[in-house]
Amino acid sequence: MSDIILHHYPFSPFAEKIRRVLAWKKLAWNAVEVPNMLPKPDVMALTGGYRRTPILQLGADVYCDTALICDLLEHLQPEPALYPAHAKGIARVVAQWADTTLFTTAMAFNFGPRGAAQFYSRMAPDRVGPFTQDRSAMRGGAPRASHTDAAGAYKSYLRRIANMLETHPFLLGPQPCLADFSAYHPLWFTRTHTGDVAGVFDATPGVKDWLDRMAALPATPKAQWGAEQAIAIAASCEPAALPEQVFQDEHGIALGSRVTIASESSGTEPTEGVLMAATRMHYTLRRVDPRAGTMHLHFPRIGYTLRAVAAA
Ligand SMILES: N[C@@H](CCC(=O)N[C@@H](CS)C(=O)NCC(=O)O)C(=O)O
Repeated sequence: MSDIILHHYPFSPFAEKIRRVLAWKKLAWNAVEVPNMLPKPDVMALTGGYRRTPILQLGADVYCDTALICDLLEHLQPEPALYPAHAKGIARVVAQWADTTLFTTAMAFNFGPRGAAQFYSRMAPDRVGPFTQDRSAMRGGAPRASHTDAAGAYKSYLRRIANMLETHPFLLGPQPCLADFSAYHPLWFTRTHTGDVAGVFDATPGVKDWLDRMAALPATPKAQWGAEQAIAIAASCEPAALPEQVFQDEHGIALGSRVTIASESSGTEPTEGVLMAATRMHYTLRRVDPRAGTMHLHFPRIGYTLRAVAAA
């Protein structure tokens, strides 16, 4: 198997989700630090458009979105399980809620006046304006939800998480599963990057103890790589052979067609390529990049749009 290369940056909550999963599964990995806002020319060489963080690279295969990255890591290293037999469906359902509703609520709360002041005080002053514009553009210009509305919702969600922890040390049982990693990362951001507002956890001590248990999993990358090295590896490899797979055609788009795939919401820059696979759970595109060579890009179905490209 090619080495795992995680393209991330330190304060990315979704990257933290994957860093924790890699630690829990004791998988060695290499880190490439990517810019935390556009432009990202080296990321684009690998993805052809997708701009969100993190992405995971194995040779000339790039996996986009942490939901799909978790499926891949479960495949590479089945134990300990992210989807334990007793909680397969519910783990995914709680994770989807956490990666969307809980995440956006937590971030609206974190970026209230106190949290934002603390976060931006650590950023180079000339980066703050471009960063806030980048995130606003990612939301399609929509303002963040009001932090006061978010505060009430966040506190309710923290009580729900505390309720789940009343009978076992992790959300759905004795060991962490996908639900824990997804619920962890937005709260980790509150604690680590906007600690001035982390008093929000005081009403739910069970949540604090669980955060400590999650944080105790070590998360050190094997090596820090430069983007050039990762692109050179992609260029030197062929994409992995695609296994015999079910083709589930929901769109009337045949394999071999030129298509675009884009996130449904936030960071909707499309990736264009040739549709190579459309299984029950994910899509694969082939694209050729002048720097990275022939790549396979993998996206989950849920949360992404597939469109045929009209012939010129
Ligand atoms: N559903 C996506 C969400 C990823 C996401 O929103 N990541 C944030 C960082 S935590 C992002 O891409 N921010 C903009 C950027 O890094 O350019 C996933 O699970 O990977």
